[in-house]
Amino acid sequence: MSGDGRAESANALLGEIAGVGADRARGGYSRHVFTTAEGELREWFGGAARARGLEVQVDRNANVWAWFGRPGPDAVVTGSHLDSVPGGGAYDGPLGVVSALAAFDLLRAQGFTPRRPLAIVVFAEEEGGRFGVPCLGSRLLTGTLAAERALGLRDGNGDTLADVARAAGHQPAHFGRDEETLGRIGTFVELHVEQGRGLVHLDAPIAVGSGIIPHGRWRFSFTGQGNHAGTTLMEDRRDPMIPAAEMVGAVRRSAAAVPEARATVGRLVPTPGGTNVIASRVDVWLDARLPEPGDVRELVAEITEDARAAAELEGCRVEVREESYEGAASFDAALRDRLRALLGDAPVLPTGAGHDAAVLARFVPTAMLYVRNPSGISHAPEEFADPADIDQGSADLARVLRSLAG
Ligand code: HGY
Ligand code: MN
Ligand code: MN
Repeated sequence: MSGDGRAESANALLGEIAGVGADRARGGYSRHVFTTAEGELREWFGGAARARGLEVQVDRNANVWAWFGRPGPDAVVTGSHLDSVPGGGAYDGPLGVVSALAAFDLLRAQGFTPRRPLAIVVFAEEEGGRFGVPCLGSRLLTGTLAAERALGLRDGNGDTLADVARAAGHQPAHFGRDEETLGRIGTFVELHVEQGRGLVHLDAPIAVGSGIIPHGRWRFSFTGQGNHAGTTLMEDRRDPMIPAAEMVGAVRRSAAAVPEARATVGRLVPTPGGTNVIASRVDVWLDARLPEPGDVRELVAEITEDARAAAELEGCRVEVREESYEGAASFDAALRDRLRALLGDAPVLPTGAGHDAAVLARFVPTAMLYVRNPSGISHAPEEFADPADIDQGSADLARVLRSLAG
């Protein structure tokens, strides 16, 4: 493998981006697609890849690719995402990208010459932190999400993906299923920080993924009558904040009654949002997940019933919209077992966290590697991975890429 011989550890590479997109108000990082911070990360990744002699391309859906050898077909692809949730940790996404660069450095130092093209991919907007739909880049690439719907998605300022992507130099008219790029991928392997404490309990640094449980996002819009906080008697109110609050309680009650269910309200936005103003509208987003054979939509239907009853009681209306849904994803069993054997019988873990790998798994043989997270916490600044485990992850990823592309 060529390049200027640059060889850096994943830990050193993480250090290079440690200051990008730090969110002083929330703590952690806020790196959303097509913002300045994410643009800086795209620049950084392109520079790091070119310094390694990789050919950098941006596909029609604004995903970034760094190719070793001619692009595809039957390429071995690794990578992850660089965007974050609001106030997210340093590892969710970036760890998969820096580990891929470090693994390429290790392979080059070993004088490895791949017999299949190798690539690193950085998918756009995996968290859906700006436009609300997770895995936006990989869903557009695979046609899992229609370009027309994606381009009309609006961020918190009301700007559409189309306008924002155009302003960032992309061609919205080109967004959509990309047969050529998808056709190049032979195998996809994503390394990711573990979002939980499975590896802590197993006292192991690295695990192989088995699959991802079903999960979706629903938007509940409660509407009532905006009014003055000081002149409106309680019996005269139609305050959408009341059914919204009831819904939050219903989410906890309903999910607590279903084994293994996870349901969350992390985002609740009143309009207009004044201290002395009775809201006219309150939007509440529900994130619901449930391992099969449980049914996520059944859980959501129960919560919806409570929300509708609460709205009616307050003389309000509620509109419920499914914003995204991903069924259960199982990673390729042969690939999973091959990676287990390669990594000294590494443990196999399921996860409740969504990943681009779940989207790709419906189209190409896909696997995941997880790196131990001592805190088990993710989507928060306390997310962490030990430098030694990170180095182990890079070495294991290099071993996997060598086996798959050798
Ligand atoms: O929400 C998730 O599970 C992932 O981090 N996008
Ligand atoms: Mn995440
Ligand atoms: Mn992630």
